[in-house]
Amino acid sequence: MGRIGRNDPCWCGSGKKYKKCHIGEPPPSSGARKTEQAPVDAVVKGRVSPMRDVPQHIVRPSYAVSGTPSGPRAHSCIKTPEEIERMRHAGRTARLVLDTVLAAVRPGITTDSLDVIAHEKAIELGAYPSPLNYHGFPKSLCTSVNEVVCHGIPDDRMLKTGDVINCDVTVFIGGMHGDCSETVFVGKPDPQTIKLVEITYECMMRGIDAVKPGKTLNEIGKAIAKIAHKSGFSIVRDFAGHGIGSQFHQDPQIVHYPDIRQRQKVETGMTFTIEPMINIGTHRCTIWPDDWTAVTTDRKRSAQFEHTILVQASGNELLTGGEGDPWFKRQLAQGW
Ligand code: EYF
Ligand code: CO
Repeated sequence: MGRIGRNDPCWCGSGKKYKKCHIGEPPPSSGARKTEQAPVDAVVKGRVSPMRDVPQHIVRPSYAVSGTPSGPRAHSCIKTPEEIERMRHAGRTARLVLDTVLAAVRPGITTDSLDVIAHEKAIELGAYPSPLNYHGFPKSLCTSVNEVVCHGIPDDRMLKTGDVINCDVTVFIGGMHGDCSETVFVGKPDPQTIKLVEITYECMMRGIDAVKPGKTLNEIGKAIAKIAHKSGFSIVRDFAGHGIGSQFHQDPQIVHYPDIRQRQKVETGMTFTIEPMINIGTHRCTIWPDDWTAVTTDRKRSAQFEHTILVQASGNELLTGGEGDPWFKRQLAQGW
């Protein structure tokens, strides 16, 4: 490693400049590492390319120009039959974009290239990539690598063998948003990472199974906690699922841990996301100086899966579901 400049990102992976972080302290490779410091291979922020354009014919959500969504968050997430059809279309479109992005994940690709793929696929399908300028977010996709919990900004960092990445796609089409994410391995994963990702997937699916008309939203967090805690993993509390429809985020908030305040009853016709973030170590998060990227405070790994669901009396519909169990099949196809 060459000498770190004062304005370079700190070697500890905090995302801060070296001069504002471990100035004067040598990187761990020189033998001075303290046990509480971040792992040597912590994710370091790369360069973020300029915001991409969206062609004029694509219908935009309210925040596309200003960055600020208009319309109430306290908006019912119960949909009419006509709205449900539009939600199905948005969910299917988000799934197609996510599948296209995940097929491109490999060692050596940058997260910025994954963003280009998400951006162009959404536009090809006639959709606006919802994260773009949402509250000012600079990209069309969230890419969260290793200890990044969520809202990672695609940049020029290349994926490495052994990394784990969550790609989170939301699209706006037909006046509705559809939101989904998956965590996948880059090359060969280590056993603890495999366990983390498998358990996180199970947390999402058991959380979805707990959604039943007449039951409270608290059943979701209770179901997720049973799976996560038996494996010794923790559940992120700082970020939640949410109602979704004509607004990217609307009520209710869906927390992924048990909380007796989650008394609202599930009703048919509701559409919301379930998106547990599960950590190997602490549940605590901190935000990088870019004001977006959430990372675990102990820099241990985190994983996430997300579906947009529709509550129906006959069972929940995964609006962003693929055929069968695409996550597991895709991982098997990659040969681990
Ligand atoms: C105001 C944002 C705002 N929020 C959620 C806004 O896909 C998502 N969830 O599943 C998702 C994606 C994005 C998002 C992209 C931008 N935002 C993020 C972080 C802080 C914040 O404060
Ligand atoms: Co999402």
